[in-house]
Amino acid sequence: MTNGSDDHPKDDPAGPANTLRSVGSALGGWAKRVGKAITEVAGPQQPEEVSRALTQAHDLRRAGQFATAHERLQAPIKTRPNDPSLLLSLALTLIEQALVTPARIDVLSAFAEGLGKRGERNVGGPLVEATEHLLRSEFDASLDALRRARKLLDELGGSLQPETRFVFHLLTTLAQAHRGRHERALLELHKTRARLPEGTHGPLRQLLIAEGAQISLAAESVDEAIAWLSSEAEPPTASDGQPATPSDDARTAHAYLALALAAKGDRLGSEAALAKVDSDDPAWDELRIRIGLCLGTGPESQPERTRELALRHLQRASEDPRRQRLWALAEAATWPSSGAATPIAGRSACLDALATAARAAPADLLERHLHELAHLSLRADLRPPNIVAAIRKQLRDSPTAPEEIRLVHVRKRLEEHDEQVGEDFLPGPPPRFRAQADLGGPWGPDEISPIRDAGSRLTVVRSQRALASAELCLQRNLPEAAQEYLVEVLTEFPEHEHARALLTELARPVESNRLEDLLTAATTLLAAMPGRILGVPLSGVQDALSGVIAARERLARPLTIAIMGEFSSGKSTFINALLGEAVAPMGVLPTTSTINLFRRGPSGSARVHYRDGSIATVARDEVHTFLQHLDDIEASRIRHMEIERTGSRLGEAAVVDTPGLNALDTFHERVTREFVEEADAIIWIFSATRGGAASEGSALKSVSADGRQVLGVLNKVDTLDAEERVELVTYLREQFGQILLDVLPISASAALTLRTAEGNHSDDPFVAVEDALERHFFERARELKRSLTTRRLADALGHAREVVLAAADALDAKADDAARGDASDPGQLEFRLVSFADTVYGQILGLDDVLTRECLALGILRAGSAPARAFLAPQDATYLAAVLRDSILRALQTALADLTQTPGADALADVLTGRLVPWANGFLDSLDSSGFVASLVIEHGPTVAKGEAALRERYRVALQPVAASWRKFIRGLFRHIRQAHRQARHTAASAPRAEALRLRTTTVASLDAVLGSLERVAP
Ligand SMILES: Nc1nc2c(ncn2[C@@H]2O[C@H](COP(=O)(O)OP(=O)(O)O)[C@@H](O)[C@H]2O)c(=O)[nH]1
Ligand SMILES: [Mg+2]
Repeated sequence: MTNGSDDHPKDDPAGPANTLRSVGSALGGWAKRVGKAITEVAGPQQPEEVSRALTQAHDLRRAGQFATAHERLQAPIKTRPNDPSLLLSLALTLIEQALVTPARIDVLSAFAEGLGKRGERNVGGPLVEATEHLLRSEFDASLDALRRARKLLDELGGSLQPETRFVFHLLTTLAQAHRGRHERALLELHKTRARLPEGTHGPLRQLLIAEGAQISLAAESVDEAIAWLSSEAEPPTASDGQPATPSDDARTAHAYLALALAAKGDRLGSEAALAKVDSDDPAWDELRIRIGLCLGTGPESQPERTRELALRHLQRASEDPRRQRLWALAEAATWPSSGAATPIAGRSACLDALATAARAAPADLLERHLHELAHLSLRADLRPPNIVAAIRKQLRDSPTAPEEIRLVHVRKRLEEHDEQVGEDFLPGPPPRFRAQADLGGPWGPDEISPIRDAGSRLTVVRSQRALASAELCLQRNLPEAAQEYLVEVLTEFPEHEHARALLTELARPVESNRLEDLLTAATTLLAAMPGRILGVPLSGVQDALSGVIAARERLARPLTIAIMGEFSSGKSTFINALLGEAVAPMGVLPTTSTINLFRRGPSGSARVHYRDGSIATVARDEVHTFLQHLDDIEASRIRHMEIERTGSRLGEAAVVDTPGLNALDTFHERVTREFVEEADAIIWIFSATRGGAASEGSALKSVSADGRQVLGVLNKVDTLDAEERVELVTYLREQFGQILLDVLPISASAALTLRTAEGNHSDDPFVAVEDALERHFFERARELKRSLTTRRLADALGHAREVVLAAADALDAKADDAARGDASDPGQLEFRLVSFADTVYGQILGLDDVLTRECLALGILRAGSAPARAFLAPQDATYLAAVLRDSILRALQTALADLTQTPGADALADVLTGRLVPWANGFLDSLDSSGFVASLVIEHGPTVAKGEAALRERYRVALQPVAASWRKFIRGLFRHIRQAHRQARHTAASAPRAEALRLRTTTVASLDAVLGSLERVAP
């Protein structure tokens, strides 16, 4: 409230003010004359003529006819220019008129000047002065004048005293209110209301209603305002029994009642009250805007309409800081949950408007205005230098300034890369914004301030704390922690643009394209992923991680070659020839053969890996016998064998002997595929004795499908003649040229004989095989391994990506469910609360029993007779007080426990636990200190003579007020519960949404980044 002209709705230039102004100007000249006249001395008597004039002027003022009252006083003052009562009456007339028609301050000035010259100790003088200052927005000077008036007022008697007191309090109320002292103004308002002269109606009453309503609302006395305005709005019926016709006064009261109801969040009530105003007069625009702003956060509010109205209102007086603020708040109310989505120009115009309003605000309200400005600066995510400067100054002047003010400062510090910013954070790790334990008040300058909505204020504060923490983590290179904080932000504000952008940045591409680095990056990435987010499992991620870890291990392991081919094509014989030792059992039936992995090692022993996961060791000497004598049943129990080979041929490479993909056992076939999958290269053995090579085509294709290199060997060529040999080799080369590196004709059995025999074998037919292995596999081992690892890593990441996207979908679906479902109406909650309150009420009343029993047990009272003593021993009093306290708290806990088990009552239980329990303790403390129990026993104890039932009844009656106040307090918590419920619902929907977003942006983007780098991996 920056100047008087805005304080009631009748301020429109086109309104009735014009007429009043001309009256005022006519009065101006007159007042000058009066000023001169009052230098003469007044007589002590008050003749009939004077008192009649005073009464009539008074009545005229009550009717709001100030000009007429003025006229009525003219004649008597002419004859008695120094009569103090006449002068005071005139002063009151001028003051009241000036207050409702503030345009004519000069009338007052002239009058005050006249009085001042006279040196008259007339209370009218300082009152007029106070009014003058008030209308000039010189509130301190006005209060000074009022202090002077107060002294004279105490000496004042006579018929004018009550009205003078009323005017005095009214002026004090207005001066305090406009100065920003809401509490003081509210106190004064009570006095003013109590002294409002009977019969006052018209503009003065409307002024009181308008100002009073605004003061009460600014001071958060909403309920009181509603009660008062309701009585103003529905004045008692006229004496003739007819309902009073709706007057302008009632209309004003209805209008402000609508505002008060809106401030309480009662949309329907507010609309009903506003309907009674029934006027499209732009004079009511401000009020409509205020109502719209109060209802702004409600589900059925119309922020767009309020915004249009506010714009129209601003256009009529665009320099007015008060209108600027209304407009800015109405604009901000249309911002999406995070203001950042609105164009910067729009956002910064709002902040500028609020800064203007803050500058124009009285000193006492500056912090509240800056608090509001800080809140919107945070929501707008804009920190213009002038605003930051104002906010920093406030922070210096008032270190206990609200947290939003500090948040703006800290976010700016972060933006400036201020080294000292750490002092605003708890050291961590990770650092966390040093939050204020209690957000406390003051909450904004008045009822329209968005920070009055505790829920949305908390949302902004929480998200900004997390955002500041995230920004610091980013600066300190703590991306994981930053990510967690950003998810916190998005849980509060799912659309928060800045947080989304930072999340995306966090998923920046991996710098390296070294395979090892990418493996590390993938491992870290997958390992950091939780197995479950808000109940949605990401179980596949674990598999992907295992895949990456396995791929990493394999990269370090020696080359592994799997020997494949159909049954009895000579795979085992080939392996033995290759290794130069008969380690693999040959000529074994498919049903009794196992998958054998030959690894270089010192002992020559074997490990048997059973299907059930158990492992047995077979000593070197027994390996051969073990393998040769496996029966069907034993063989089927074995997953695979791991056999150490001691020979030095083939270096460190490992060889896998497989029964073939057409194994009879599906389990073994699966294990075979796993081994093939693990192998770095394949040797495929064709048998020259079998013509059906074509049937091997599909199996061959499948093993080479993921780029695995396959070398073909045509075995048993000893059974062919030279021509057939060439023919078959040519055929295979033609047939499988795409898949096979080469086809080498050999005789494994001949080679084995030769290589295991003593002596030098210069004509070793296996030289060609070894050459080929060297050329195709060993020389390229690194490359082979790396390309396979790259492919495996890509597979694992691709799989993880699918899992993550599916989880994100599931989280979104969960959010949708939460948003749609559980629209459990607050009515249901209210019902539960009321029944909870009733339960507690009943339980407290039920303590009559406990008290009676304890008193009897202690022997303080004896059944059927008068009490032993008329006083209670201190230890008994203490004990009884403790019993009562325990019993009440236990009753409360039982009731609470029931509630926590009620589905959907979480919000209810939380609020009750958070608010009721501390209150209950305080209440019980005060019961203790007031000696409640002792007085109860002493007062009602004697009733025991009339029997236990009578005593119990007495106790019950005595406990009744206690029970009632508990019930009342509990019922009064409904507002908090609705708030908590709304918050819980918001979080239920927005938390999964935020997590889904994180998965899509950061996680998937990080996976994509590694996948992208994999494509460019260095050989
Ligand atoms: N004629 C001939 N027979 C062979 C040759 N290599 C292996 N065999 C025989 O083919 C049968 C199956 O050999 P084996 O190595 O157990 O085949 P696998 O089932 O593929 O492991 C055995 O009887 C071997 O003696 C070869 O080069 N020439
Ligand atoms: Mg074999």
